[in-house]
Amino acid sequence: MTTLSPEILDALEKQAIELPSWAFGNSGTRFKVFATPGTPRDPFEKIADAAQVHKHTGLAPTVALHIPWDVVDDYAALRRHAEDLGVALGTVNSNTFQDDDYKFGALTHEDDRIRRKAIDHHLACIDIMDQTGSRDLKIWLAEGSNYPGQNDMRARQDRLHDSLSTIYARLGENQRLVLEYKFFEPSFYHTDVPDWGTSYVQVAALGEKAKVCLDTGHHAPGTNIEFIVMQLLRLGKLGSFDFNSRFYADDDLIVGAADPFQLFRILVEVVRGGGLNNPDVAFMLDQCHNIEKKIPGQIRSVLNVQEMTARALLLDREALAQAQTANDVLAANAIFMDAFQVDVRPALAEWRVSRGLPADPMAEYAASGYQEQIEADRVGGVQAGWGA
Ligand code: PSV
Ligand code: MN
Ligand code: MN
Repeated sequence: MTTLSPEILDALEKQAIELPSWAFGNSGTRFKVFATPGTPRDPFEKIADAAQVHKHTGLAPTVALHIPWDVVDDYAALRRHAEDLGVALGTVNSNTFQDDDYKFGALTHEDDRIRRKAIDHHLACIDIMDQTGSRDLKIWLAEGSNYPGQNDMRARQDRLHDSLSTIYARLGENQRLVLEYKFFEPSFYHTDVPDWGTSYVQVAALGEKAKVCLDTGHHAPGTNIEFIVMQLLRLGKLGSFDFNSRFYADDDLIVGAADPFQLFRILVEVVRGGGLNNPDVAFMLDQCHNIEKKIPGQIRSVLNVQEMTARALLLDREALAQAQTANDVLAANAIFMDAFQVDVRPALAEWRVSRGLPADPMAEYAASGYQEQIEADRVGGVQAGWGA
């Protein structure tokens, strides 16, 4: 069995992955949303389910909120509820993609009234962050156009800068703004923040408290995502990850499911660039469990990130550096692949037990009775979902 050094175990001990509240609600495709028994009916129940993931893995101490999906009357109560269950509230995500007013844009809109409404939504999100104790405001914009000539793309960039500046000015001393990019969808011709370069340009113009969010599902097929990770870390502008995996587009599947090797390559660059356990770089998941059970789906996800982090930490960097310096192509590649091929699961199971955690969190959750309990308790009532 592979053994993990005290340094590696120490790094793993510090690893923290933030869960998305919406992973616990129902979601689906534009064809069908399948209702799942036991789905939370409100944000309090979503937090309770997220706490189960942390309880069984020790890996997920915070939960991200999405506003208005997670609007509650009393955020102090939601915060206390989370803390009572051993977790904390994390990133607040804004949402300007489900309101008729935003059909032709929000922060980029030509109409000052609509642009002001979108800015005010973000200021309201920061008010919530003050109450939840959240550090990060995450902005993803569903803005763009469908046809060449439809819009003045340049003017939209200028308005975006203007809107983001107003939002940035409202951030507290210890708060940050992270701007997420995505190359297409829902717009199909141009998107206002399509790539890391545009996100970088926009946040660099704001200041130190603005960073880029990299969602692993938001690139054209074949993109070398680890190169982007390297570059953003090098520039000190990688603020957060939204981890998920994809076969075709923005599939939001379990991280590490579609392409485990890509996840490994990304984590190798994270470690190389000092991004692991670095408070400046938030590790978040952005996934939707359309057909599988949601809590075990999230448990599997955080375990996949942990396993791949352990493998990235096992990379013999000294030997790799020597092979690279000698331009020994095959040796360098072999050293890289050796780390990827290691099965760290038995060592991680043993280590988990030494920390009072279950050897097999998936099995332990299945045996805990929690799933049966929520399926019985939450019958009736309106289930929360992606967009509700
Ligand atoms: C957009 O595709 C996105 O990745 C953003 O992070 C949204 O907030 C999230 O998905 C909603 O599921
Ligand atoms: Mn995302
Ligand atoms: Mn997405």
